[in-house]
Amino acid sequence: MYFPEVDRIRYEGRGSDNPLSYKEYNPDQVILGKTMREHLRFAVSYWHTFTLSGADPFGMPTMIRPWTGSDLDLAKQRVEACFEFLEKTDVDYFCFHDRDIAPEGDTLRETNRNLDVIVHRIQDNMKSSGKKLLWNTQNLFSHPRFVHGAATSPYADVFAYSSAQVKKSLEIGVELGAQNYVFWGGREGYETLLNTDLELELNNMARLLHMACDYANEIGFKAQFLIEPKPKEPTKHQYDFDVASAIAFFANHGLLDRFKMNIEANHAILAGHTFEHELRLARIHGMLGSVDANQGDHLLGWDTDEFPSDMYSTTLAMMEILKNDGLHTGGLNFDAKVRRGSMTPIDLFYGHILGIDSFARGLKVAAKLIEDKVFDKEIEKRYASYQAGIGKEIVEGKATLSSLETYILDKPVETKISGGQERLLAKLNQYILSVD
Ligand code: XUL
Ligand code: CO
Repeated sequence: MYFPEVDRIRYEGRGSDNPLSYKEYNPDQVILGKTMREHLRFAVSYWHTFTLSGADPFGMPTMIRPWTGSDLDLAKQRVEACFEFLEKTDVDYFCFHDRDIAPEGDTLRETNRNLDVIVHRIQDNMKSSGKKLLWNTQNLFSHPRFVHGAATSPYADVFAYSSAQVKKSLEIGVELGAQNYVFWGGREGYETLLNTDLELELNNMARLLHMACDYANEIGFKAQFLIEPKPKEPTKHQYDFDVASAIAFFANHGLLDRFKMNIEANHAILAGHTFEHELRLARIHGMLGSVDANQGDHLLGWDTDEFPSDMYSTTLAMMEILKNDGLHTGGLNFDAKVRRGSMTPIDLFYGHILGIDSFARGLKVAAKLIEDKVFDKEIEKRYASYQAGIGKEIVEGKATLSSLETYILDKPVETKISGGQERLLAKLNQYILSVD
């Protein structure tokens, strides 16, 4: 046992004093026709919870666990710790990069052999526990070979290595029944245009994604492919900057059909957007696939990957997710880490409880806001002029510049219609404070 001091975390409700209990997340409670468990589909991220050690650019590791380290035996222990953690938190899913679960060998062949050992162990644990793989992905950014990028490296051998790594990872996805498969750009971006062939790099990035689609078809891997936009870090300019630029890239390269978005809250704010903006944009394009549930720090310009605690943000996020009719095969993956100073194993539980309850609360409030049509009614009223008359002609494509000129030439335009923002924020507050 790796967490002997923790029993299974259960729902105890708001009155409970027990920090190792859920106050909001009651997995079996039905909301809008589905249980909270079905709505939220939480996942634990292997890297933050079982692989990272608390090291930062200024300091050494603070979180040396019994399973910390890079040999195969420790990797096996990591698997056991992960499944004990999933059981005790009652979280159904997990996510990993290939390099989180098994150490690299001297050659790719050796690395793949290490992976096989661990994948079998994961498979056994999945069978006995019923836990599922929300998604897996490949780490094409940590090793020095990726210093100038992976698919967008100037060096063809790195492209080849990256492709082979993706191939193996797709095979692992099949073996473990991954429901989704993620591509995060890693070091796909650039530092300076002075040494960069932007056009070739973008085309190569698309080439690797096309090869991945082809190979997935070949091996019968049906998982939903997801791209995870991020504007910067580690490179100064990441190619998948945000949802809008990722959609444009997919449209240009004939990839729209196979992909959806994995949207991360912290990446959204780094791009100068809100989390809900990115979710909304993906949703209206039919591309909202999954979520990396974390939060950033508005005072810091990097990816702090904190556990979500901001209930305004989780409420607005859950509104988008409910409007999307859920995340389908996707889920809420805690791409989040405890702070370097929260180094005891029990802090891992507190972090997840915080995130889970924040989203559970967001779900309840969002469901009520939708049920009561609070903002829907506002929006409907605000855009009512497009339901009839000239507005209807515009949206039906019947208007022309000339017809619109004729219509408006002598007509006064109303300028004193309030957007009501403060009134709406007060309404949102009222729901956040009062929904049961
Ligand atoms: C990096 C990040 C990744 C992806 C998976 O910022 O979010 O961990 O989620 O590669
Ligand atoms: Co992420």
